[in-house]
Amino acid sequence: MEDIGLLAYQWSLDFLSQLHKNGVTDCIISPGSRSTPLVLAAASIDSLQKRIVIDERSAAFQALGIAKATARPVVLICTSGTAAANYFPAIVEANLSRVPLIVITADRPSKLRNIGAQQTIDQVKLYGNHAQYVELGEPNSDDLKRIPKIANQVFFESLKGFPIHVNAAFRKPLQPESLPNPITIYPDYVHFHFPKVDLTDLANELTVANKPLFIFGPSVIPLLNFSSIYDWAIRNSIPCITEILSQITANQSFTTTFLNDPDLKNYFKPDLIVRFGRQTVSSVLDQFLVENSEINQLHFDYFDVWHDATFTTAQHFFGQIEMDELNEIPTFSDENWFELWTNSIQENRLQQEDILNEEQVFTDAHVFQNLSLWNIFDGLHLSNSYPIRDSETFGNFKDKKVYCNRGANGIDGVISTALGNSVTHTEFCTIIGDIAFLHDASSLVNHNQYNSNHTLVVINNGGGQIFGMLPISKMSDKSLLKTYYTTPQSFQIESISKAFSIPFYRVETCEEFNLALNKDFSGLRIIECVTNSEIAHNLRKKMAKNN
Ligand SMILES: Cc1ncc(C[n+]2csc(CCOP(=O)(O)OP(=O)(O)O)c2C)c(N)n1
Repeated sequence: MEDIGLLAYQWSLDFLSQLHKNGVTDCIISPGSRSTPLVLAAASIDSLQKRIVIDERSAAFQALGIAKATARPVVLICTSGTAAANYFPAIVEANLSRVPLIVITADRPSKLRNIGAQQTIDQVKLYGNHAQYVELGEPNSDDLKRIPKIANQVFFESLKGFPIHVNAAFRKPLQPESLPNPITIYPDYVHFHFPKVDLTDLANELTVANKPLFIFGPSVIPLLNFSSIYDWAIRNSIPCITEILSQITANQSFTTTFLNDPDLKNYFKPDLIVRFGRQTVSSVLDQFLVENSEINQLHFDYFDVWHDATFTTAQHFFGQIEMDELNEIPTFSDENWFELWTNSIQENRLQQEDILNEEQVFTDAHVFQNLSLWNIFDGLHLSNSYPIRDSETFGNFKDKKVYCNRGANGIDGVISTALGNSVTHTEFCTIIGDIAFLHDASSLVNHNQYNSNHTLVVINNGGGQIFGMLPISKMSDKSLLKTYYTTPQSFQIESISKAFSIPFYRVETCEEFNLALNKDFSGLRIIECVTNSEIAHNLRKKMAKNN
């Protein structure tokens, strides 16, 4: 009689080893019984990096973070039932951000559905339109030869920037009577490949433009040559707005708040706007795009994402921009036009520094200012809510790879994603609000599985302060804002740090913050910055108005 457990193991091994051969290096496994054939197979591939994460929600965000940092698909393996459902939020984020994930959910045989069998749910197309669905079927010796082919399809499809859900049903017994020897694989490392973009339209537009403006929005997986395009533009006197997530390391890191100035706005009238990458993060910039919607606007991205939330883009172009071709394009940008922008940007930065230096009280703004000066890390994760916005307004982060989950803008899974991001960095920093920290605090249990020196800065400003920007904050009954939106918490970040044996510092002034930053450390540490949220709000307003 056939060894069913051995067949399931071989089936899983052929699938995983083919993914690994193509270049998957990382796999995150969550414990469970039904996934046994997959787990044994993964365990037997010595060269595959495995992390074991008990919480599937966190596991999926960690995988997302690793995939963003390495620009390679990451494999997730879990058991059947709600385990698989816990992957959902990270899959939504991966799909919107176009990050490759290969999500393998073990399943019971289909005949066990809807009859009360243990831990059995309908896993078919569980993630709806948020992931492509592949049914691996039950192991069958006649079909073994098709498994590497499916693995190839899954791998290459994921490289188009998609989460792929592979549902794999196994019947008992789930393990062979004895295990073959471990194997080592030497991966080929296949990379993303994008077709090149036709630059004829861009060339035509640039030939007649005297006041072109380039805007670089987020670049999720930094494969495109945004930096080279930026350098080319600057050499040709084309002003550039580079958002913090654009991955342009020469980023002048300025804020777009100067675009609020009504007088300056009359001067800032481009005759061509060219956008690169995803939808811009800055709401001031979005407003600028809307106000200049009559100006011809071209958009370039590597994946086919029609990012145009301002409804101002005339044409989208998808693929890789060849620098040889770009170099051939003649440009006619006015020198004065270029100087107007570069000077305004620099003046704005100086004014901002003055405003911050005048303020003695420790605020969220000072966290960003001090971290910009400390500057020993090369990778930075910014939580959603104020951190991503404040980083543009108050920070000056040069030469860093900057990450943020801007697909769905969730405040969930932030610590997990940051842990994942840290894999390609020796010195890493994360900036997170107190609510987002609490949301994902349990993921700190995984910190020992990551090697980088990682400073996790928690801005404890008394809850979700971003809601102070909502119209609801103007209502006379202030308790509504506090009870239903800001939701300040009374938890002790110190106790949480202790529970996970993580070094902890609590600081209330710039001096204390700098002292803590400069302490020797290795691995993960947490610095809680207790900040004054009211003065931080005033500073944000002042920045916007001052220009
Ligand atoms: C998963 C998820 N739930 C809820 C929200 C709505 N939300 C946006 S910001 C925010 C509060 C965040 O607070 P905190 O992390 O302390 O940052 P701060 O606002 O103080 O910068 C919430 C709940 C969201 N974006 N994502």
